[in-house]
Amino acid sequence: MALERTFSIIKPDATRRNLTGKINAKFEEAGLRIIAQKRIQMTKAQAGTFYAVHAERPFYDELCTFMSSAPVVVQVLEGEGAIAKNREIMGATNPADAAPGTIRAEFAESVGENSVHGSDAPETAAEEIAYFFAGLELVG
Ligand code: 3AN
Repeated sequence: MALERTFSIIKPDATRRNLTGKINAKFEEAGLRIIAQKRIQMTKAQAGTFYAVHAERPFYDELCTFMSSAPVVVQVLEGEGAIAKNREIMGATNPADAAPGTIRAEFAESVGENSVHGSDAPETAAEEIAYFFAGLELVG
């Protein structure tokens, strides 16, 4: 399996509850390396651009309001098959469906406030990383 990079966000519901360290421990225990990380607060417009693919969904406005409501931690994770591995560690979108031991099973509050975001494919990973980080900030 190839060495990959994926983009991750620790969302406002998790930063509010001081869960950054516990979530990062899950990534590191699973063999993913955090090669870039910063804490930022997005404007609603910045969240809207990031989630543009969901613009027609009924929850879009609520999602952008939530994602700009408090600080988030944006990160780049590197490892063998990092994109799929991260989605496994995150668990299903709805915490009620998330497998035991996953981040969303343990920490998510609802389908909307579900603690983490992770890229779903190599193309989106590259786009999402470039939206938040300059090349020099990725230290693998
Ligand atoms: P995932 O984050 O698991 O890839 P997506 O891409 O389907 O899930 O959804 C993106 C984000 O939109 C989710 N992480 C969640 O915060 C929000 N979301 C998805 N479905 C709903 C829903 N039914 N109601 C409210 N928010 C939702």
